[in-house]
Amino acid sequence: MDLGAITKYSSALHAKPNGLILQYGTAGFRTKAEHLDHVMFRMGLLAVLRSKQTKSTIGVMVTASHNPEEDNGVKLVDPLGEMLAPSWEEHATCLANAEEQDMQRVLIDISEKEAVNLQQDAFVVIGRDTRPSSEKLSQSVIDGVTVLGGQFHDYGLLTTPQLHYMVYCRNTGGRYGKATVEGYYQKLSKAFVELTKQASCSGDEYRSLKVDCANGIGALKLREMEHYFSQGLSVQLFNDGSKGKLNHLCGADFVKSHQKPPQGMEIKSNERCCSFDGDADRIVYYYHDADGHFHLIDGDKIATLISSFLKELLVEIGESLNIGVVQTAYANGSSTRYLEEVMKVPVYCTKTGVKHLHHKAQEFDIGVYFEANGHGTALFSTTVERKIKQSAEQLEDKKRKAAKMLENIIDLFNQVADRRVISTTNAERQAVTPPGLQEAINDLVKKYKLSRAFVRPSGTEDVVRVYAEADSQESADHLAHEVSLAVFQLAGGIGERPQPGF
Ligand code: 16G
Ligand code: ZN
Repeated sequence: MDLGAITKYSSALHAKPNGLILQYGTAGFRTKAEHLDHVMFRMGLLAVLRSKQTKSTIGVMVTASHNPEEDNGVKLVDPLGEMLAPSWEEHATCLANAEEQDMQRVLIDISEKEAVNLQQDAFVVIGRDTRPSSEKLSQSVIDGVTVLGGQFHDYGLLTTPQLHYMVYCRNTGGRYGKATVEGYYQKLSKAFVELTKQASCSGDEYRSLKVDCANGIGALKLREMEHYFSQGLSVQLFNDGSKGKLNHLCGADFVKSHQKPPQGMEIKSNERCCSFDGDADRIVYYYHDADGHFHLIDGDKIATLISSFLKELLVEIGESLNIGVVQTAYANGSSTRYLEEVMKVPVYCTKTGVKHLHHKAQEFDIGVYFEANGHGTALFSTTVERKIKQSAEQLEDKKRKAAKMLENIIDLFNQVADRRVISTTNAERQAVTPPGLQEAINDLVKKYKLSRAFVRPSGTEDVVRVYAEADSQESADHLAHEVSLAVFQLAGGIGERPQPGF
């Protein structure tokens, strides 16, 4: 392989704008799409090196998730469908920021540090969301892969969870499922249809769901998937991309932060509704009650519902397994209290970003993790999977039914394995700098009942986020305002909508 030739190719076709510095953040690189061509090309190169090193298929997803349509982003997916290992996140940042003349040296450095055998074959799979910029940017990834001699499969339009699934299937010899979209639909819909047959609820209202697709990829994929559900579920799609702009006035992020339904969706009382984000890896549910009040079932509530349901089934089959729930600082304090005090489930708090929650959740027999924004899943250890399978074969009647339900739940959760090493200590609930800010927040919080507040720098945008919670919307609004003022005085930042307790 001639690295000299690669760098010449890079400066001719995918030149980096001088001086542009980007960071491989919470979920990869994200910024305005027009600044990303060189990053995509280089992530193609990096994916080849990672594939050679791990002797496995690596995934590259082109998406900026819930960010505005003009943004784009890219993240690498490691062999077991998990997020990229931390040392390689650093390599990604170095490679993306290297000036053209330094690229060759950086590529050699990475290969040496990670003992990459450059003669090894490499295979990379690529997926992208529906942003107008995504197709061209994914071509730049492919350019990077091929110029370094890697093979690839371009899946084209995919949701982020689908790309994770493809990588996992390809590296586990098809044991988990077939690495095709049909394989994905078959696996998930079979588990879902079985589960709904076993569940005691019946009637059409339980089978119909209005889905806000954020004008993104979710609409295309749900449409492809719809007929696999047969009688199990009937969906009605809104914000399917035919008119509106991606993530604009719709989608999970909008609904969660504005605490109201998306535009473009009429809701009658007690109709079941949900919203995806732009790459369909977040979901929040909601409904209007008979009095027209809006109720949001966000990640905190989803985690509570899932863990109570799992606990019930486990009691039924007589297994006492170790269930844990993982949240972030954004979790509503009442959800944490409910889980700990009423459900007696241990709750842990990690930094924002799926990779942090995922890692912690792996410590339990069953780890349920959700960010309040609707990002999450449940993980089952291999021992648990084995036990449940045995119970489904050996137990009788009611117990057997509960075990069969658990088996289907495991298949439904599209879980992927975690990376081996990641350090998490500080759960982002305390501001260390600037000096005096944390003290100011502590003083403000004392003024309100059941209140919490914290600030953190965003990992995806150039802003500081402010979070506040109290016993009423009014108090939460006041607290948020006061904390924002403190932030503006001491640091400078933007605020998010305050959350009342529930
Ligand atoms: C990314 C994270 C999401 C997190 C969000 C926080 C993944 C796959 N995505 O979208 O989990 O909630 O960043 O954004 O980890 P912020 O740092 O801008 O608040
Ligand atoms: Zn997303």
